[in-house]
Amino acid sequence: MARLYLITDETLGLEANLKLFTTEFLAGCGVFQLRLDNLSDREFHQAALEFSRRCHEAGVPFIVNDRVDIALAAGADGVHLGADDLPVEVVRRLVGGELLIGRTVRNRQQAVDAQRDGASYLAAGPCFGTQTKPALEPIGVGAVKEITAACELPVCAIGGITPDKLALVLDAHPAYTAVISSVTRSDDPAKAKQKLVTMLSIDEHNLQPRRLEKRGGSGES
Ligand code: TZP
Ligand code: MG
Repeated sequence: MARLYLITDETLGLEANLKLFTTEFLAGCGVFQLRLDNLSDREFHQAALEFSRRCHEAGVPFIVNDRVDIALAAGADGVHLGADDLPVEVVRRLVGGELLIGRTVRNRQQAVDAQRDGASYLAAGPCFGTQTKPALEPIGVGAVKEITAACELPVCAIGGITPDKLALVLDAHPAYTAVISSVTRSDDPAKAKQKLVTMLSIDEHNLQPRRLEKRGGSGES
């Protein structure tokens, strides 16, 4: 059974994301990530504090994209690093064992390297072409499968995932499935989110992949 990993939509701007991702909306999701460019550091910090509060109320791990300093300052559970962000081993050295570190990977080798360097989970993608990251060539579900097979870390499939593609994605046995636009740009985001949560919960494989956990911690999230 995979879980839903929700991410803010930077095309909507801060206010619309604050309006959409309420505590109630977040409840039942597996992870939430704050990912917004074009904010001042002060605004990003304020937004992180607010989403951190909501996630903790909802019992959902809270991840900040790119910014280790803001993740720490806002009491987030983790930070997510893309290919152009700081190296995983540098961030792991800075934050010690407490903070979760996510790393975006495109292939098996990057996944193995990130695991060795101290990542807590891997985001594998884009699985499919996506308007959210139009410049990126999709890696395909086959590559996600190779990554889940090669690594012990929880893997989150990401990129162009919609309900009609979910069965294909679940075939790669990810622990999490991340979406932005299929929820945020739906006419009814709450309904779209609920549909994904329900579909994930009745995943026929019904596997229980490893979940995110703090280093040295125990138990499922
Ligand atoms: N990283 C790889 S694909 C992607 C990110 C942040 C965007 C996913 O957005 P969508 O709208 O679910 O395709
Ligand atoms: Mg980044």
